[in-house]
Amino acid sequence: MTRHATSPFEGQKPGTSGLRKKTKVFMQPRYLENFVQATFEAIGGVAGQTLVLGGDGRYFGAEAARIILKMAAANGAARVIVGQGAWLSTPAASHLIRARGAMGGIILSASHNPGGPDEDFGVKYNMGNGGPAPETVTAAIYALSQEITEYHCLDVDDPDLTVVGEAQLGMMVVEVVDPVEAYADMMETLFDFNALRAMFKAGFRMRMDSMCAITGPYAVEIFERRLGAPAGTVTHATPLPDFGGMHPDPNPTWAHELMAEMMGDDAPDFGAASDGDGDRNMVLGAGIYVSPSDSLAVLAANAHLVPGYKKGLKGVARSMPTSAAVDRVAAEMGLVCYETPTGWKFFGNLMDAGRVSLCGEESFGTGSDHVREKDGLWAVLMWLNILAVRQMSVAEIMQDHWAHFGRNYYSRHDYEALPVDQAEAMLGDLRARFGALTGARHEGLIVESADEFSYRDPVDGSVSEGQGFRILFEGGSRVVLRLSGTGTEGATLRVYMERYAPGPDGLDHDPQEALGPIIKATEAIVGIRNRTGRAAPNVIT
Ligand code: VG1
Ligand code: CO
Repeated sequence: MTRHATSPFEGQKPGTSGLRKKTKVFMQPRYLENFVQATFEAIGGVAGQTLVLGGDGRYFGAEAARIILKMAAANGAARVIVGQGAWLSTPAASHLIRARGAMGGIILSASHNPGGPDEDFGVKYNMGNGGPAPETVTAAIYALSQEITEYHCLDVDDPDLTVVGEAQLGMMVVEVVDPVEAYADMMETLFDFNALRAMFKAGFRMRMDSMCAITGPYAVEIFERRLGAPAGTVTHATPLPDFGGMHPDPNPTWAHELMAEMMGDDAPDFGAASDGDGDRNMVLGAGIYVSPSDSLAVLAANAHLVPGYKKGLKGVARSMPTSAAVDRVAAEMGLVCYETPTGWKFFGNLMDAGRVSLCGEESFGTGSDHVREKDGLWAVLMWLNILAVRQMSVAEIMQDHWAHFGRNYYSRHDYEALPVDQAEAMLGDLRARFGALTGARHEGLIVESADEFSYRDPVDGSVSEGQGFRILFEGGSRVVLRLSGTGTEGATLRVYMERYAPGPDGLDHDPQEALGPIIKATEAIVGIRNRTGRAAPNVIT
């Protein structure tokens, strides 16, 4: 018997990046099964198809992978390519889908959310182009999950995922692959590994903090084995089911060990961290933190120095809340710069259509058209290759960049786990006051316009509304507010602030100080502190 009766669970609605819930919610009988069956049906069935499967090593991942394999077999799939131990970073999964011509893939991760029995789990479907399912598909998955009556699952022993090789599961082939090899090989085609080996040999010092998440094995193979960085360059290199109790979000708050080392005496030349599923990156130089929006701009301005991009970029894209630093680079280089809603799914169409080769988000995500996901280790290798060619420190590269393009001071303030009603009411009131805001003056700033961002995809014409509140001030400063779509507890309010300083003076302020008037004006307009009772944000990036 492969048919099992079931009934719908509420709320199986994918957010910014797949369905994320508390692990215990996913572990309820039939919960994972329902969502996976709905996914298979939303994509037109998987009979005769090849799929890719893997995840970030978090608690329940391997067990979920075994269930999904038995379901894929019962649904008639021909082959599933799965990372050994059910491990695959998100960019490696994206690469495998593309390289093997698979119909798509399932990624088991809640990315930057903590893992473990009391933390978070997630499931995401990626399409044949290697990119996250677009909203039409995630909406279909949700609709099907709300009317599901049965799922299919083979009643056989669990497949063994510990050994590389092929095995039969019913009529389906399970192909267990080394999770790292194909990805590391691809990186060798994009970057000048000889130059990087020479740089490490000459004493270049780097610290890579994999935060007990999936990039550990990839980073050890690439930096320590293939590029000759000293053993121990990668820390927290073993993926653990609960990420060692760490919060695998590479930002100054959660990657505080790395921050302390990079800001301390005897800091290495370069530091980096990545998140649970390996698609995010934080980069640092000795004594300097590079804001993700600036990192995107620097990569765009210097990409032609890297072998994989020496022909130049087709165009660039950033999410709306990301700073306009990259826009200035694009303008000078004569490149089109697209502005999309938050989430990597919006970049895929632009890349598939050959309109952009480089994309990024303020949330520590950068990537290119080598895959259809953001890619943390790729971004680190971009930086290393640029440092090797320019023979400058990270701090010198940033000074040089700001002196040339001016500086977009930028910061994001997060208020986590707010009561949902309270957060929604606050933004609802703001929406109702849009008209009255124009022309108002706060902290010496005059509101030029206020609106809610909506996006029309230039490739397929689809429209996504309600993608964040924007308040623009005269002179180019702005604040953006939106609610997170990846959390599993209450509502998380993200407040993104930006101010442009053209230079040559005023390029070396502390961002929180430089943004002071905007922070105060935001409080005056939105009243976050008053309405939530929170004295300060939980996380500042
Ligand atoms: C957050 C980030 C967004 C990112 C998404 C997935 O979404 O803001 O830029 O694409 O996480 O990243 P939200 O809706 O919580 O703001 V990952 O690395 O968690 O897959
Ligand atoms: Co991630």
